[in-house]
Amino acid sequence: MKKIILLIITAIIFVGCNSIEKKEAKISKEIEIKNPWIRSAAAGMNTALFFDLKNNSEADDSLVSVESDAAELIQIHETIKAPNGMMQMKEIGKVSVRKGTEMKFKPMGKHIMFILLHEDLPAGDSVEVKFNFSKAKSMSQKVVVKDFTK
Ligand SMILES: [Cu+2]
Repeated sequence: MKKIILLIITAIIFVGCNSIEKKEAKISKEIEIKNPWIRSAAAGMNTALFFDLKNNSEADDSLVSVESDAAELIQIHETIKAPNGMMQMKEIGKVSVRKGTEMKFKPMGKHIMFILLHEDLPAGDSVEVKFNFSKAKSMSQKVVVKDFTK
């Protein structure tokens, strides 16, 4: 009798895990980080991360923060043209992306600023980056390091 109960419990655990995995796979597709890359830079310098953020879900969402061990501080930035004609960067709290649309983080536009890199980031390396959203589940992704070319 004990053996049968144990078998039933094991079966329940297995079925439970299975359905959780399926749910996660579905959630992670609601928001997509496409073509992410980070500009190569030396330790102690700043650099930027670029990607396309696609919202496939049925609800508007927003990117609220980005985390990585690669830098001391990470901020969401936007490049803007100041009244004197100079290009300047400013921190923006979060970036909303409406359902069914795509938002581009690109040079001279919105980007994720990595401030005070802990280590050299040479081209070809990769960095583990975590993206946090208002609604969608946080997403970790490996991001490739590339040289900046115009
Ligand atoms: Cu910046």
